[in-house]
Amino acid sequence: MTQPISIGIVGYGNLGRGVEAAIRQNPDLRLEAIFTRRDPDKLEAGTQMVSINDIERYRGKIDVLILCGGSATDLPEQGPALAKLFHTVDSFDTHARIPEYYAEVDASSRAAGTVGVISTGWDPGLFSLNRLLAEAVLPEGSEFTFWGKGVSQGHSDAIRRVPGVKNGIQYTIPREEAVERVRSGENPELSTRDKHLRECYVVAEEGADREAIAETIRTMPNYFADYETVVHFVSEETLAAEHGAMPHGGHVLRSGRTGAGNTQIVEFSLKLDSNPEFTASVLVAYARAAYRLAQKGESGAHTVFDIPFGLLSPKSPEQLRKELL
Ligand code: API
Repeated sequence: MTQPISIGIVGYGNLGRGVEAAIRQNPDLRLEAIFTRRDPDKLEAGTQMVSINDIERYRGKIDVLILCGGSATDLPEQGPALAKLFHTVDSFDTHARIPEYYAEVDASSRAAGTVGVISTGWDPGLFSLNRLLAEAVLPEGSEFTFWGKGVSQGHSDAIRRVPGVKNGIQYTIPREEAVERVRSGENPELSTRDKHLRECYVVAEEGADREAIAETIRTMPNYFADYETVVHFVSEETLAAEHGAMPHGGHVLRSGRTGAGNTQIVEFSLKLDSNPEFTASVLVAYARAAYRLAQKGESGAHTVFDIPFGLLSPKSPEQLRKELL
């Protein structure tokens, strides 16, 4: 076998741990190092944990860096900076900001001759691919994305950054009657609020103004402002005991019409026990694709729309044609 593709992980939270586990399931990939902001003095020598301050030393040793930070503050800074040094893959998921994030990573990666795969995972990511596919095939119709019920990492990260919040998670809850209306071919007009409810479980710091926290969450642009959002305050113990799991999933539906008014419904669904582990598995497949794009001499920012499917698989094009076409 050829040399395995050498991977570095930046950030060791839920997503970083998921990437570490996913690499073990892919024999053509090898974990080189995990970069962390934790105090370098407290890192055990000889392990794969390395201070982020030493990352430049790994140029030439790492083929692709997988960025596992959050979209609120980590990635806007790390994405464009690290694309100057390495081929990167990330899961930047603030949909409204993707165009500006793309432009920044593109500028860095073009100048450096690297490949920067941005905004992959399942949404944005696999769901985006399915929205595109169904829309291209059924130009007359409507698209409906439903998430959940599950824990959104992006929204949970956003509430944990609100002043006075010690910890918290957010459940995205789809309105099942709306899902059924779409599946039945009705093609209803549905607003953002008609499709989902958002429920937050928040641990407040002692003495924090709970009403102010709840209001900041409910009015947060890009995350909560367009939804009906319910905020519950709970203790750290309750959060750990009752809200420790991280399931998620959902459906991308398109209800289209063709020819003589026939209804055609396309659906792609995910049912995930662990949102971060699944997202990590997608990131790892795209790391393989990023490496191959770089081998072909490509550079610049790429999204899932720009990457041929075959590059995600460890199999050769010949094998794919024979086994999966
Ligand atoms: C939601 C979705 C979740 C997308 C998945 C991923 C995440 O509202 O639940 O943050 O967990 N936007 N981007």
